[in-house]
Amino acid sequence: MADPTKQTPHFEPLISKTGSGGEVHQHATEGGDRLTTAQGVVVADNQNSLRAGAPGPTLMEDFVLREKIFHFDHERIPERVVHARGYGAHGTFTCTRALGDVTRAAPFAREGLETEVFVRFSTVAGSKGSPDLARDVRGFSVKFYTSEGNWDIVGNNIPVFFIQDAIKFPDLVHALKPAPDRGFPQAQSAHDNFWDFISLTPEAMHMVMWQMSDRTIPRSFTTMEGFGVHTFRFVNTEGVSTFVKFHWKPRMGLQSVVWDEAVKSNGADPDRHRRDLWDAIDRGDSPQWDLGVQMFDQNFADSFAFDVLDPTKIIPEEDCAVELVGTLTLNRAVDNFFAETEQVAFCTANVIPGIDFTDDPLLQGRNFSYLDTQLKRLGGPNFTKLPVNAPKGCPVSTYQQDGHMQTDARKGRVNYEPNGWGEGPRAHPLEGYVSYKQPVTGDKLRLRPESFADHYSQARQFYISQTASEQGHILAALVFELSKCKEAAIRERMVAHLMHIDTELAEGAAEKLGLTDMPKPPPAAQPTQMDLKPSRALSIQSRPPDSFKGRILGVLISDGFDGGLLMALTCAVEDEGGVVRVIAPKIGGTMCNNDHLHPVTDQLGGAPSVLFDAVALIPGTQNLALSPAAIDFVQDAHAHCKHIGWSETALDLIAASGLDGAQDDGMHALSDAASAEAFVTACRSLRFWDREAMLAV
Ligand code: HDE
Repeated sequence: MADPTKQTPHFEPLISKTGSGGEVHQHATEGGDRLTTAQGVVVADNQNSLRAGAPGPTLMEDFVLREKIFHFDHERIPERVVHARGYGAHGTFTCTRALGDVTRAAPFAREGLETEVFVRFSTVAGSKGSPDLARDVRGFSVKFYTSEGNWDIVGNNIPVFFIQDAIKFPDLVHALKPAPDRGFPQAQSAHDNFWDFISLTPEAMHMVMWQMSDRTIPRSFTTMEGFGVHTFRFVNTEGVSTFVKFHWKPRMGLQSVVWDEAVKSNGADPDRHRRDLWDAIDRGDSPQWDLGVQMFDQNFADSFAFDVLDPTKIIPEEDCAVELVGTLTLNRAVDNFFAETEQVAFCTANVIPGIDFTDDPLLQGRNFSYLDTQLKRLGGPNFTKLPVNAPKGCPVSTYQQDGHMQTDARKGRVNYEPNGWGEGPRAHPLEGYVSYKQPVTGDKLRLRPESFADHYSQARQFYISQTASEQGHILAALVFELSKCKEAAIRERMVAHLMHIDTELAEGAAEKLGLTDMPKPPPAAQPTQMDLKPSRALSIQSRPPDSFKGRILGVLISDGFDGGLLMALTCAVEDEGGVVRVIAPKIGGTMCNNDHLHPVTDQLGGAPSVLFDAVALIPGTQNLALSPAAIDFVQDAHAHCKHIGWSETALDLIAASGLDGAQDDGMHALSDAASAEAFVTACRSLRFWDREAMLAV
């Protein structure tokens, strides 16, 4: 028998004497500081399995080993079939304008009212481990934990969708995702299957214009708009309905990167967007969006040039104003990525009194899909009990019971209604959810309304609303994507559609794709309306932010640099609410011209300029002109039209980067505090887009 006095005390972590143990991390768990099995038995040795003899076979009776491996084997759940890669955070929604006259929805009851929210941003096509800066639509889902139940706006960062009817969704997603035989490409639409499907789907053309624009390569989650896409209904206490479209407007303004930057970012930091959100919340810079609503009645809907139930159409802000009614603030990162971000379950059918659906056939299909997919993904019908999904602002009392992973142990015999025991919850006709009393008549048919037939007019309107630079980006994106299609017929079919949108765009694409003849435009169900006015709200570049808030200046230094200038730049950036990162050849610190060791945030090799919004070059006596990483840093910043600040000491590096004499108004000489301030003020504008014309190939 073992001598009990020789046993190791439980609270001392055991390290393997055979050398296989390594570091022992003790996780703080709710249960205390003793490591236990899931059954609560304290574990004596977490490094060595139970063996018969030494060396000898491992024993089946080792329940500690078997339980540990069993749980590990089952750690993964199916990833979402779309929107697999996502990132979430907690926050609050504050009502800034009471809407009691138009909706009885709880979050809008009174000005100043706060409602807890959870938000998940996502890309659509890529799997869980795909890079953040894929050219892709972004999901923007918000769960409001209201006093009358959970309400979800499951939106995107683009206000329209590719298809008009849910029955087409599996085909769209199959075409977009990696081809079933070869299993690639990952997280991209640039392949034959996608463009084959799209070129045979004219209703997709409006969304394609958005998809090819800079909207799908956002700078970060915090610089994107969000849209509910469909027309919903607000319903007031009298049962009167008002149509509503939801918009999220980022306080940081709309900002995107350029394509080459996106591609390089994905290598330098595939987690760029999630890191950006985490860092912003961590430094207390809580990102904010305003909630805007477009509200209109049946008369407006009847007179509008398109069907408001068609999810491939917008209502331009000029035709129906976006009224701001609340503010979303994200101020708390998740404690546990899996428990919250992965297990959160959004559903368009999660509505509360005061919010109702319309007959948009895409919305109707979505109302079925989310619950269905979540049953599979989360393993049973009780996922509503998971903390991130459970209502927080109101009691929950149902007669639902049992099922996988039931955590409620309801007491008593009554699990049905009506019952004569006088127990249990009852439906409440006045407080309960009552659907909008919408008259419905007609034949049961598979049909697409005639009012959904104009597929090109708003695609054109989007295109003509862009600046020349943005139009250039759309053309370049189309050429990039279609050049990846091996099948010439697909390229031609797409260019043919472009003829209905803008002939110059079509001709530009044909030229750059090397088409020998212009293809004939396909027959259009309705001709393009050429008289739709451009809408400024559709352009990113036309509405630059008015400060450098939340953005990052990357300052490249080397030994002997001007410490005073770094200080001046830091003050100027921090005054704007921005962040400075200091890049140098060594991470351990860099000596300034006054022999002070300055902290460095990033080592040059791991911090290319694509990770920063603007850059400053203030090297010291240590020459960087021979460093390929420093040269890339400068060349990329220049090619991506970034504002570049430079001190005299950077002239060698600028020359070595091939930019001697390439000075333009986006390159700013730095010498003192005044020039540092002027530089940071210039950086407010997103980029120095005029440079693009000089760089075009
Ligand atoms: Fe989704 N969508 N979707 N979708 N969707 C899902 O639900 C679906 C559509 C959107 O962060 C799935 O839980 C159908 C439009 C977001 O967890 C699934 C149709 C819009 C998210 C599903 C659409 C969206 C999803 C996969 C066409 C913008 C991520 C995992 C009728 C308004 C939510 C899941 C999150 C996720 C179905 C079209 C947004 C399969 C059938 C339009 C942001 O249920």
